[in-house]
Amino acid sequence: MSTLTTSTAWLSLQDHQPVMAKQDLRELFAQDSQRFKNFSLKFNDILMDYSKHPINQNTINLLLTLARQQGLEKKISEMFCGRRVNFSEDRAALHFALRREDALIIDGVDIMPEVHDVLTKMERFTSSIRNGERKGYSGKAFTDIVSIGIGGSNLGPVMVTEALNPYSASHISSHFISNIDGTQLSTILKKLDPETTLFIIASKTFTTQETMANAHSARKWFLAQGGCEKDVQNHFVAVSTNRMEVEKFGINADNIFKFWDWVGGRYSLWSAIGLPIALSIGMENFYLLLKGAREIDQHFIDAPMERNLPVILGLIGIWQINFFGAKSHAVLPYDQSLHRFPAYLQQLEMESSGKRIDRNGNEVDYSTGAVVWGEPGTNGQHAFYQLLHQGTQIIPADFLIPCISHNPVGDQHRLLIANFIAQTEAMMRGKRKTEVCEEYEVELPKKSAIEDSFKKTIPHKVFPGGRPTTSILFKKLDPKTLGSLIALYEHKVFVQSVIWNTNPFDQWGVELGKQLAGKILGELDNKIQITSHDSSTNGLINYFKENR
Ligand code: G6Q
Repeated sequence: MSTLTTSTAWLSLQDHQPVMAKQDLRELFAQDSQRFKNFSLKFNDILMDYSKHPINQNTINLLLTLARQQGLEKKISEMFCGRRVNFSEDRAALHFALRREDALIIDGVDIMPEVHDVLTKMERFTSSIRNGERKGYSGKAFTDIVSIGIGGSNLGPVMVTEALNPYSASHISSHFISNIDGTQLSTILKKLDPETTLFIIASKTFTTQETMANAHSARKWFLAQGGCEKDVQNHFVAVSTNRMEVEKFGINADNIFKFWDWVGGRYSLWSAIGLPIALSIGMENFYLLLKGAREIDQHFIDAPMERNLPVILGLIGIWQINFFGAKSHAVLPYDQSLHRFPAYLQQLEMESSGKRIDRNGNEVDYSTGAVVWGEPGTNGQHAFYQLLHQGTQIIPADFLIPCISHNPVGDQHRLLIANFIAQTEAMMRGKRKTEVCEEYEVELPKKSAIEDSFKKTIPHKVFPGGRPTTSILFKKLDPKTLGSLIALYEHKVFVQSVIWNTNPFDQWGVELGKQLAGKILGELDNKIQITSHDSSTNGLINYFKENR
């Protein structure tokens, strides 16, 4: 048994769970008129309501005791002091420095001047593209930006660029290529004019198979469509820590935006990896995105734990995963422009929290990260909410919505808000058998022949309720608010890793597949029957070879 699951704080929560599991959430609301006030927090324009979870004040106190026992406050300050919190890779995790203003001394050196130099370089570059000063090889201004990168070098920039679409320059279109499947690249390039297209090759390592294959194909396309070798300099820029490989590709130092190995891929949108975002929304808005995140950083450091949004969000997740057995977590943004937010959080949470070995190298005896998934509302309501309302699994969900829409078309936003609130209420309240029958009485005061068939439907019309949700409302989806929301989730992940004693900054689990793909690649090129793997793997390879 681990020290965590045998600790007093953990055992107290375990004892407390059956008490709360028995409680009807409706009753908890009925008993306490202040429940919303007691279990919601505000930060700037963001409201986080976690009152629709099976909690009472005792639950929160016990969760906070667990956090203290795990040394959360110390761990937060260690991260912000630049300690090597990424212990399995022996390095610091300094993504917060990318949005910082003050000095940050690491190993005796202030790293902030370099961070600010890159931002200044991004600023110059961004304005030269946006104002048309920097031109393509035929003298025309750039109109299309194609960013090539995958995973952490793609999901953040895509999500933010889409989310902040109302702030984007109308004369610049952004495109993203991540998948090794040639379909994405060909579909995008088909629409573009090489004379006005700028490529950003975004790769921390500059060795990632998918990115490099796509970058070389893009270069080939550019040369085949009329560009010359010397024009590559002007049409291709790179964001990377690996200057040598970038130069080998043919991009010179002036066109390299550097970042550092202390930024993890999925934490890197604040760095020059965010260049596509800056090109789309402009550097002033990019600085606001950083500001929003910086403000949450400060809140995370300063606010008492019980009033600290990332701490509470993280601990509510712990309560659901470790004490109520939740295996999955839905992210449901009621804002179409946040349609990539679930995918972004999926990487942030699942790559950071999908761990089974603790910091001492021992296998854990408790659950860690849940499966994160989601789609925007109201689309999801007509698709998978059935399972959320009446399925056998209890899936905690985060609902997110702006109070003001960027696109106030007709009555749509009011409808959206009504649906958002109704869904969280329905999940909490459910519908009891008596309520189903009462409805029937009202609808059909005179009992009739259909009574029997009605009775049969009763169980199907009952909603158990008690389905936990967190609601996050904010005034408007602007760059600063989005920055705060993203950083809120980054720190939520950190909080959970401290409780679980795991490393949220490594991702060794992605390596094995890469290694094996390398071996299999070599086996695809000849006509020899493959027998060196298990029968399934051999069978798949051989079927492909026969049917290519
Ligand atoms: C993220 C991961 C991973 C990484 C990609 C791309 O935290 O490390 O998603 O971002 O594999 O890596 P490169 O930026 O090195 O191409």
